[in-house]
Amino acid sequence: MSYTVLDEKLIPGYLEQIPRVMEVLGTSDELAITEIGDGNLNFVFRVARADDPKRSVILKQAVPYLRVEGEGWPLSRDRILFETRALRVYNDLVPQFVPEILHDDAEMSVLVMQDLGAVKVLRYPMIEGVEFPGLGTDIGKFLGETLFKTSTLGMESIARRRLMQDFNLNDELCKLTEEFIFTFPYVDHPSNYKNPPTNAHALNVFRNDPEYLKRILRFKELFLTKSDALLHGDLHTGSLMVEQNETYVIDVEFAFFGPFGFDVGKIIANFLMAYTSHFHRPGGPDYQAWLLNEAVSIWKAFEAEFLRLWDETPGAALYFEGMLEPADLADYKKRFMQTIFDDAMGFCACSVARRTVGLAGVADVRAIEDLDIRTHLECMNVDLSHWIMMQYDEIGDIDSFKATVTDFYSRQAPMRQEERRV
Ligand code: ADP
Ligand code: SR1
Ligand code: MG
Repeated sequence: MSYTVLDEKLIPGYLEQIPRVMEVLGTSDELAITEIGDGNLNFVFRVARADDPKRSVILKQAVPYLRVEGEGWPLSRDRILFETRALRVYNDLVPQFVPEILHDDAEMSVLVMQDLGAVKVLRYPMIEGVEFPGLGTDIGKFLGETLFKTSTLGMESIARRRLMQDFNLNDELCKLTEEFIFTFPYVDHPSNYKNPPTNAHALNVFRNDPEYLKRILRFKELFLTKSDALLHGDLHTGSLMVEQNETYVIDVEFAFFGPFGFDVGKIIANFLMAYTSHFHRPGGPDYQAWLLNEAVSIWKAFEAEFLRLWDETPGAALYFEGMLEPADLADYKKRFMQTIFDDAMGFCACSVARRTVGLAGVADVRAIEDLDIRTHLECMNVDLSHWIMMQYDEIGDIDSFKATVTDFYSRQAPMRQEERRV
């Protein structure tokens, strides 16, 4: 079928041609079809049997433009190819953390996948203050496995270079990230968020600070030039789906070979922005403590998994057995992990800035209706980005990160009782 934008009317006829999908649905009659896409780029439908809603699939289709901006912002449909490729890699490496692929169709820019069902996008229960035991550890394990196993430590050289070629042309989405994370938030750009007091604060705190801006530039350079491992590329709390004791990763269309610290820093940033939001949202100090502990667990589990795999993986591109004495190898590993940690801190700072003053802010803060409260919390996040960025290479380790962040929040003016929802 040549490219056609699918809708509720066309989907049954499209799906009935696909045996693997029909195995799940059983029939193309009486389907309940709902567009559930809440993302910025694509259309996503849940297709379920009206008489048996547990028999369902998810159909994702790319349109030739950026959904959130409309047809005036063209964007290649190829993003679905990269999403499909990355999801295949993840299905091989970490099947427990991703939906199964049921069908892919390059011509139609369609991906049909397992419906994760009642599992919720993390951002929304997090806004309500719901805890998920083991969440940080799951995220850290996902990161440890995927980053290690696609790096020069986890793969043999030729296979890895070939895999890299599969993602080299995800250029348009990489460019979106370059601009939306590393350029627009630091200049006066029309796509930026429009809240004058927050913008004025950003101007004072970071847009006019050359030291901060030079550090942003360093991280933009890393993003543009380093190819450490296959990254998710858009790992935030809207790309995670969770239930008690279940964690899934979705929306992998931004996948590319980039710096180790990028995904790690971005997801930690989302936990911090949730922390900020709970000065107003219902979780209060207990939930804030949980969020910070989970952010710490992300790093700890990532590091443990990465180092465990390093011990167990001979014959990869970078290191050959016996090259270094044990003490020297231990020293090399320590420095290696230190660089990832420092970079994660810097990318965390970039991400907080971007989600505060750029397009596509986090709902945790941006969806707060009371403008005074929202502005107060946005200014706090502007300061948080600056605070982390100006010491990203001095924080040193994850316990100091926790202490540094706790110190930052303890300096913030307390919110008045009436500003809290509790
Ligand atoms: P976009 O690329 O436009 O950001 P997403 O991949 O984030 O789209 O999907 C949009 C929404 O669709 C998600 O927030 C989630 O609610 C839902 N969704 C996506 N994939 C699945 C899945 N496999 N199972 C259940 N729901 C899903
Ligand atoms: C213009 S694209 C804005 C954002 O939406 C996606 O989900 C990514 O986070 C991207 O940066
Ligand atoms: Mg997406």
